[in-house]
Amino acid sequence: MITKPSVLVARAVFPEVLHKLEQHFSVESNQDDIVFSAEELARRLQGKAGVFTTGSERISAALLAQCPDLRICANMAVGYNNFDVPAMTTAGVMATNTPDVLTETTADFGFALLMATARRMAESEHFLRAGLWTRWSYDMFAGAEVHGSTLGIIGMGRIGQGIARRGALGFGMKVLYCNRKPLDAETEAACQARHVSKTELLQTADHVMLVLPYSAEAHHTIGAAELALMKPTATLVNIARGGIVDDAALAAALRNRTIAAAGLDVFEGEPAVHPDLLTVPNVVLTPHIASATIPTRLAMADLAADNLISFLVHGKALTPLNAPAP
Ligand code: 8YV
Repeated sequence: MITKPSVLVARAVFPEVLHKLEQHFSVESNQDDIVFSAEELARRLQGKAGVFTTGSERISAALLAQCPDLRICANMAVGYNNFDVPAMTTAGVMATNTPDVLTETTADFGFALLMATARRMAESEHFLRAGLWTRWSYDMFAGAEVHGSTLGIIGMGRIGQGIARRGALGFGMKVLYCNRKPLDAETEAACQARHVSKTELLQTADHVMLVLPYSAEAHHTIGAAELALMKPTATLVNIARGGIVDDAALAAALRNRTIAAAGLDVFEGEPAVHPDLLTVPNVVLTPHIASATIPTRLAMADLAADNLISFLVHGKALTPLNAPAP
């Protein structure tokens, strides 16, 4: 009898995705959705050839050293800063993520957060719910213009390009971007975007959107010095990763009105949120939900599962991040 390889699904997932995995593997699931400590994760990975992870599971060199049977980690996320990819390559472990399937949904959310931030939707809703709305006034919750304004995008990958298209084609915005590498002329034309320096972008944009992947070099891409370069009327939106923004510096800049407002879907040390951000009114806060629609989350989970199946059953990952020696 051929025994099926064993895999761990580290967090709760759609039952149909578990069912699909069960056709190929002996599956240990976690439908109670407990977030495992590093020790618990290592313990549960004993004898497992694959693991289905989310952003909450850290795959480090120390963990890999304890899991000699592990051959693939399939992340249900496009971002993979929870993976030590070089250590995985050295340990002969395949790493995969879920690109493309969440691009448009995440770009939609980035735009929604920009609109909510610029037009002060959360602040005004709290005011209304608190029973403070007694009369109309000419400047009540007057926000920043979105259409026709200048949008600055830091990080111009797939999601950044989706946001640029929405801004340029849907809202007539002038789009500036900065990226390690400028886009090719054709992609730039499709996004109607112009490559500028980070300083020019910060000084010129009415709305700054962060969509770059997290890395050590990207840590605190926006701190006190960068916030000081921005217009006092500007908004900042972070749908990238916690740690790209210095949250303490941002809270101070919002309180001092160095910038007008911010919209944040990701936080340093999330799910904890810097306490100062909870006390400033001019910030819209959401709990890391930019990709959260059922069709998109299902597509992400499916792709992570398909990576496990494709690699462990057929020997080839669908969306590899590395090329470990077989
Ligand atoms: C996920 C994300 O919801 O894909 C990413 O990089 O940040 C989100 O879409 C989250 O990371 C859960 O894995």
